[in-house]
Amino acid sequence: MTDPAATDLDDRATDPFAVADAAAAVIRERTGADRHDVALVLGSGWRDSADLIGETLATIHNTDVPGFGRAAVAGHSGVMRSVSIGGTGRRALVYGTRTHYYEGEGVRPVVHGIRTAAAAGCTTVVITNGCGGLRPEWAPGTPVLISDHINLTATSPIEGPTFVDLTEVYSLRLRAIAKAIDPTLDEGVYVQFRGPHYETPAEVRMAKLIGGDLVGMSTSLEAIAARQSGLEVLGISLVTNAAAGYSETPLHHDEVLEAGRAAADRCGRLLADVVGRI
Ligand code: 8IG
Repeated sequence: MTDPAATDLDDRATDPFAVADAAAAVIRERTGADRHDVALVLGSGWRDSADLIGETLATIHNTDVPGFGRAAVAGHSGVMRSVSIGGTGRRALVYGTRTHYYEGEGVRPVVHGIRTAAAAGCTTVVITNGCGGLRPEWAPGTPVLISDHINLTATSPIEGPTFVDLTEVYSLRLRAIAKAIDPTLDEGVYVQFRGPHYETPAEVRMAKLIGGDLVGMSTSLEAIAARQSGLEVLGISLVTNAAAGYSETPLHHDEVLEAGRAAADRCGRLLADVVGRI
């Protein structure tokens, strides 16, 4: 017999916010922290960056928390960490991995970490990713602030008639803090494709034509869910490769991981400084 009270994400009747509440309760219990303040989602190339934020006080396997699956992509670690933010008494909830829409499980698992962060008390989320760049001056390893997005997934994390304003998804206040820390930071519009294939050169030209500067497979659905939950959002992309058609050579996941390792130091310091000042 199965437990009728068991959480079942496949059940369309399960309220995703109730699952997020259950996840937040487990996080509270396992970390001993009543609340977390800032959540970070570490994308491709950002995994080594978190260590500079502060001391890791607890590490939890995603599979121990309701609604979280296992890491599907090589180089993505399936744990979340509770990190003290350098002497401030505040706590960061750091996700070492994310669920992508291309995994085919629908949108709910993609935004579950965001809703869990809100349920755990977070008021801010820093969403990072690795992506392709559409500006030749952004060499692989360049971090870029996300100023806005274009969601080409043809879906939304919001179910039902909740009309969320997206005028300022990526907080001007938080972008100003990041630029005060590193005045050389550029901004760009992030275009989310479904993936998991990379774009064709024609699709990259289209992304440029409609106003994009960065192409990737994440972030915008998470940012929409974050705004629905009232979180302030900072988005930072790490350009790990020139988008298809801008480079002579085909794209490889290894290249992505290598660019991340090479940029880890700069990105880590940026994240730590930003989180310390939020
Ligand atoms: I890392 O060039 C990374 N992720 N769509 N295109 C898309 N996603 C990416 C890319 C890229 N690089």
